[in-house]
Amino acid sequence: MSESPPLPHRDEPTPSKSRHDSPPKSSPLSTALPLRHVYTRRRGHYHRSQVNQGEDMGPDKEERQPTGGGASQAARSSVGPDSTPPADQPIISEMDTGSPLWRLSLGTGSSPTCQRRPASPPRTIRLLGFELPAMAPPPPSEQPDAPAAGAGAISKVLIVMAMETEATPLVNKFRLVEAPAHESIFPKGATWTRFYGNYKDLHLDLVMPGKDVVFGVDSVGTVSASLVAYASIQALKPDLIINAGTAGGFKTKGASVGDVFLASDVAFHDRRIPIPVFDMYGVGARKTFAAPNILKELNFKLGKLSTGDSLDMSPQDEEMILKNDATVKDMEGAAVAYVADIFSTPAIFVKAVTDIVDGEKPTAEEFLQNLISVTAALDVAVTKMIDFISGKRITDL
Ligand code: FMC
Repeated sequence: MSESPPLPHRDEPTPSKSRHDSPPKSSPLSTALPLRHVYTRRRGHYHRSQVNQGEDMGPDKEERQPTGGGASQAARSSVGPDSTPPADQPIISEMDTGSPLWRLSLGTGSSPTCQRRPASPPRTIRLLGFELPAMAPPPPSEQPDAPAAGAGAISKVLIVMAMETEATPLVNKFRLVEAPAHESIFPKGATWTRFYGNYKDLHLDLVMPGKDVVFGVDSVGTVSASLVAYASIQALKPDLIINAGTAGGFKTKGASVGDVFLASDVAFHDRRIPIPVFDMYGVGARKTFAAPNILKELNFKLGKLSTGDSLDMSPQDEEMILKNDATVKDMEGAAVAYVADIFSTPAIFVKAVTDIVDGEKPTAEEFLQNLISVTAALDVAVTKMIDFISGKRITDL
């Protein structure tokens, strides 16, 4: 992969002030009724709440975001395995749970992170002949509000990227500087890097996992992306996350090299766990935060994103990607969505197509050939997006 020009470094500390004293907790689990997250505006505030499917959401429901929304909202999604049985039918025939209450949420693509547990969960479950401990008790049931973005204009945006080549043009464009060591929010020894600065009325943080200590290449993939996203959201408490990067595209779904997509949904395609319900957990399908105005005003394409830890595509991956109905394929998106959901932080996924997965050319070759030019398209797209976000509230997106 090509060398990038050196990125600026700043010695002067500029503390980035946190808006929130404590991070929101992850959503409790549910096994009773499928729940979904709903974003509503009440008295100008942006609230995230859980609603039983089919339940009336109250008088302000007309103020809801058109497609729900959420960090990466795990509501009913069409991404995911299509083998989901009807919601009133138990599906775990092999699982002796010891509790009639232990009915699992069956909404296709519903995420375990947004469901509630029954009143008395079993201590153990029997699965395929093994006695396994049941899951830990749920956290206190309070459901955190979305980050304070609802109150006013968005002020802190966290951009999560994977490759230095992708990030360098944006670092330069926004005149971001590297956080000095004494201001690091990351553990000692981590290669993760953070650039920050103010642009218009926004405070921008751009983070990436940096170079692998052994091989010296960008630490692409889900593990590094999750870790750097987790540490960054925890410390910086952004109002909004943008996961920007390159991706493979499927021409049969209308993708071409250089296209820029917003992901409507994310899912994994290489987490195969052929055990009931674990299979859906593996796919981890969730809807992303809906940003209809960004989509309309900035002319992005809309498509589903499938994430896995390989640049190429095995036949099993291909099968899952098809089930995920994906138009674009990357190595980080669904992992960042998972972390953003833990913090209930809205996240947007912007992906520029470097290679056509169902085309003639070998993926690695096409990816390297187009990386620089497509990175320029990504740079333009993210800049337009940041300009659009400036001065807006989350609910305006
Ligand atoms: N498949 C998976 N990932 C990518 C891709 C493809 N066809 N093209 N570009 C990518 C992205 C991944 O998210 C990584 O960050 C990087 O580019 C490839 O190493």
